[in-house]
Amino acid sequence: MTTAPIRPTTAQDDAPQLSSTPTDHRGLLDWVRRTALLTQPDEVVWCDGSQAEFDRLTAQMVAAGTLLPLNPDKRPGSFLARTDPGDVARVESRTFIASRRREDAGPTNNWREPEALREELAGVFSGCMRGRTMYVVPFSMGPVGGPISRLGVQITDSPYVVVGMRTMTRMGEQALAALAPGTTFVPALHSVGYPLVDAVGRRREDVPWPCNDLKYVAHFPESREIFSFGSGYGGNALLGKKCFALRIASVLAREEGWLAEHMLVLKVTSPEGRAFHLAAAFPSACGKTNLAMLRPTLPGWRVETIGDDIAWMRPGPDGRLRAVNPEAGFFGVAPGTGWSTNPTAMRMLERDVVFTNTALTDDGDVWWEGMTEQPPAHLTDWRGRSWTPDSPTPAAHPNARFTVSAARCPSIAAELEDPEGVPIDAVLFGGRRRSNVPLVAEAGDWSHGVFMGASISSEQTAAAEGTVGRLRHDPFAMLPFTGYDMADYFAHWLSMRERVEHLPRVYSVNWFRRGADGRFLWPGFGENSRVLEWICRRLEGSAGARHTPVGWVPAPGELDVAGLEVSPADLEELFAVDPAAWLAEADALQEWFARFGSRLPADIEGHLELLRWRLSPLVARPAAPAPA
Ligand code: OXD
Ligand code: MN
Repeated sequence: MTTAPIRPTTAQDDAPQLSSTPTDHRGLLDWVRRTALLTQPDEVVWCDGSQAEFDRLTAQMVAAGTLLPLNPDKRPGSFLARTDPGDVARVESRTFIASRRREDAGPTNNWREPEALREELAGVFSGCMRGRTMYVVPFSMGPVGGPISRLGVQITDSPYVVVGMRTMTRMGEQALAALAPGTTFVPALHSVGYPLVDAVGRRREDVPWPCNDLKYVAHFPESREIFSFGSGYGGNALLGKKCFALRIASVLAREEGWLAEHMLVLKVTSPEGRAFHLAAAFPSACGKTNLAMLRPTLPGWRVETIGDDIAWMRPGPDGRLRAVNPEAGFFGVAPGTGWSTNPTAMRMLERDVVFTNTALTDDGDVWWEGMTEQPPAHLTDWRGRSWTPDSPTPAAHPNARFTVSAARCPSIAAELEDPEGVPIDAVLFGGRRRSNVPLVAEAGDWSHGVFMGASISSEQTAAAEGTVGRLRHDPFAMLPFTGYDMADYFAHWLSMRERVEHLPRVYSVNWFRRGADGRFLWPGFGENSRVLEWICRRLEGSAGARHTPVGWVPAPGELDVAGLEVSPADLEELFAVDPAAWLAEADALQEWFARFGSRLPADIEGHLELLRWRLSPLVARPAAPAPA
């Protein structure tokens, strides 16, 4: 492999594959040309996002064994992909932020020196597309041309990624047309890292899921560039999502005074017809899709979905924070999605879906843990092996996914297409916590809300590599997604006080609290509408709250639990604040925050102190020794 750095080439280097190009954008043409020269594909294809293109690529992937068409009577227009068993989740350990200065990446990111990383990437990308097609994929995050929207172009050698980008972004002709000469865009270069021809021209057979053990998901925040190598899956490869819409966009947002967040967005309408818009941050695989598509059990309430993963929020001319979902589809976690937990998603998944790493039924449909109470008697598991309910491993990979257009979602809100975004009334922060964190608590003010966001910890899920179940601090659910120093990110959130006249209220929520016997104390799913109702009633000023050291929780009788089988003791435990356990949590937080040194905003430290001060008098003290 050569180690030539990625640099502009001269006009004589013209790559023959580029004779016909559908754009006059010189910067784009130059980048495509340089990339083709470096990666050496057999041909270059400019993607238009059409149905014909989708049909051509899926047919090609079926022939290659990458996609398996599902039974058209059961799941029309749908496919199953099985990845390489080593390419099943985001690779946080190989995700890099190459800012010029190490301290700008901060202590929670893997920093790499940009020039050295560029050299290294040039080495791995050199010749990496030999024998393959290089696809040029123009896309818009957010409605094309909208004031909050941004353009990107992904180059990839994976047809699976092209198809995924078509579902997840506004991809193709319209986005390319918006790229008028001189328009800025985020260049995102991706390769599965499995060339079919080596440097001396020897060809090898392709495999159904090409990838490479060596992986890079690299970001250059100052030049807004993304490079991803070695993985074909999810957030590693669909570069509009985590790489652009979160890591690069968080840097843009800080510079320009807005927020790029790992948040779902939903619209709640009360029985009286008043609409509220909520944004909610939860770490990966903590039920964001379920909440975004919640079907309220409370009569008269309605929830509509605007997004399930990412929100871009900007101060609007009306003095409110206005949010768009920059994506156009859902890349959701399949296990745990079922008719009893998320009937809306189940209807959304009835057709035109690409499933990845789910199990296959004997009649050509998909199945995953949690879809039905009883598993089928026989399945083919995500690795293609025969499976029965007695098998020792799950049938679907715990991070198995569906990729589906937002248009297929029965609860999708028309506002998804509103380029101006929706005004956010409340921001929710949540995690998967078996103890401590109450079902819902309202922050006293904005800075307390920012402290709540900064304090999120959650039990780790299968969405990224790591030990499932271990508690990890995940501030704002952005730990793996902030493209700069996390303490500066807290300060940026605090600075919204000066930028937004009518700030949203902030809440912490926890659907996952368990009793001493390990049982979930709260039924969750559709019943979470009761929590949303309390929040909306607080917003309109009609619900009561009582103060606790960790925020304002519903006053007795204010959370509507009519008809719910939650005992009074469980209800009390859902809101119990154990001072000793919370003081231990405060210690753990302090230790975690210590890594930021003097960059940690004083407001965050102040709230930690305030928390301790509120808790201390509540801790039972050993009885004073009897007077002599
Ligand atoms: C996701 C994630 O895929 O957060 O949304 O991992
Ligand atoms: Mn996510």
